[in-house]
Amino acid sequence: MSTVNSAEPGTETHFGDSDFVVVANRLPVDRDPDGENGGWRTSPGGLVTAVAPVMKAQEGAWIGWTGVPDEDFAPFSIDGMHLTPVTLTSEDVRRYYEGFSNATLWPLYHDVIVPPEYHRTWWDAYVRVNERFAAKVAETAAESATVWIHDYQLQLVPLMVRRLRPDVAIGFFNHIPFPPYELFAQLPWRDEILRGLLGADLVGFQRSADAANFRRAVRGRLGFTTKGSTVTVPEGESLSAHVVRAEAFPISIDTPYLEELAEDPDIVERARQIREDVGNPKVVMLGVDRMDYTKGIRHRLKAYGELLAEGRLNVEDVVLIQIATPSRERLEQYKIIRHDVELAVGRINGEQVDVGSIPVRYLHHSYPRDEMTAFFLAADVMLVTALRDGMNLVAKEYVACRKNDDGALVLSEFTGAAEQLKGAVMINPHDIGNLKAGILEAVEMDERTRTRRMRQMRKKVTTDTVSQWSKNFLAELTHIKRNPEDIVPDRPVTQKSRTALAPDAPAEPSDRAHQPEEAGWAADISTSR
Ligand code: GDG
Repeated sequence: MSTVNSAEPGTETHFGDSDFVVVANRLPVDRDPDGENGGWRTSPGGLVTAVAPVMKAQEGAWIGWTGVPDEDFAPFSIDGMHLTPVTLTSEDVRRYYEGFSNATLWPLYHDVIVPPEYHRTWWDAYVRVNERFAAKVAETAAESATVWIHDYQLQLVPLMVRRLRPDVAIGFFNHIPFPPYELFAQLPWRDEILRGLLGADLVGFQRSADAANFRRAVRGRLGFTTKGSTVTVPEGESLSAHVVRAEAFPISIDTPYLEELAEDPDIVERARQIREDVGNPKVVMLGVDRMDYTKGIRHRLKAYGELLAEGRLNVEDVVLIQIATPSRERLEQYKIIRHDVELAVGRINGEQVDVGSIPVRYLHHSYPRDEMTAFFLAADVMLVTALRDGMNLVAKEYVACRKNDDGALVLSEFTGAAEQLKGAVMINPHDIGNLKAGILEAVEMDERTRTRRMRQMRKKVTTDTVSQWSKNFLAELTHIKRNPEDIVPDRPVTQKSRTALAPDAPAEPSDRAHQPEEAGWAADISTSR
């Protein structure tokens, strides 16, 4: 680490060695005391794939929590990545992670499917932990480094880093939706969150609608001017004057890797075995989700159960394999969803008269990537019925694995993926009748139609890979930092009085139409475990 004088007399800025710093709640490793890698096992996935090449080329570092509470760990390297652990106490885990991140922000940002809880002690922990992450960034980043912060657990970090290290380029990517203003406005700490995010030079979202929701909240709460995707942040009590770009960068998957797995003879054989294990029915349907109330598993089971009960699907012909990976199991809402799903599975299976028929194979486990690929290969119909989902990578992964252009995807219109996978059978999971019709359409779809639609979707995931996603994001971030004059809007900055904050924030300015939003383009990639 080197020390130089900063612009402010009497203060010193400490620069670290890393030109590229990734910041996420979790490090891409899990504790493995018996393993060979110094007690750690990598949890490879999309985000690692996306950033690994840049990490290796640029002395990159990854800052995050190890998943082990109450223990300090020194920085270590694994698979060529430098990892810098941030310590969380058990209380931090309860209040910052399980509390504010997963019981306040997660439900609020997913259309309040369950009621968000607002507790001041949770917020205090969120601020404290975000400060800890920001301090780690400040000591790790080299002068003028690129810092890429990920997801809803760390929304205050951009501003905190900007204050500590104004020399670095700061990008933020939100993996989950950004809610409509009317919902976001519930949050007691809404202004702090907006200011936190505006510390970044580039704020990326999954969909252009999420970016628009964010900019609308910025206009409505803070009164800052937006034009196209640019927000002008005036000199203020907590921010220095600068411009921020807020736009969509839909995330994708490691398509080449999945395609390779999908051709592996052992995995192809395993897929055949899975079909045999479930009785070689005409149609294997599959659901793969974290056990989360946002994923619409209950709705899916309801629709499937009704189709069986009405005789529109026959237990001899069809099996649903539902993989629900354990997630956030200490939280009340997650106990409830698990209970409800298991009740529904029991009911559907129990209602069958034939002792040999098990219409739902329910697996509450996580599996290695090879096994997941075999499930994708075994399935004729993939069911993605999320009530709200930032993107939903499972939908894209299924498509990437269908190298023969076969299989059908039933996809909720409330996923980010729905904007890209137009060949899917689109459904509204809240409308059980529509969901049932979608499932039947997928089951009965003729081969030519399946092939045409799958080919169209495969083209999309082949072109838009996760490495392309990170390249696009980082290229834009670099461009913004180097050429700020390119994005300064030609209108003067206006700042409304904070007391005049309209509950119904102004709509997008009319000039938006001339500024196309699309710039181009963790567990696995998700940071949401
Ligand atoms: C958040 C946003 C956004 C699941 N079970 C196993 C396993 N997985 C993998 C899937 C997929 C990933 O985990 C889950 O990603 P999703 O996108 O489906 O959902 P979230 O976890 O909610 O992710 C989401 C994402 O962040 C990325 O930005 O798309 O909207 O909510 O890759 O395959 N992988 C393995 N075993 C399992 O048992 N190996």
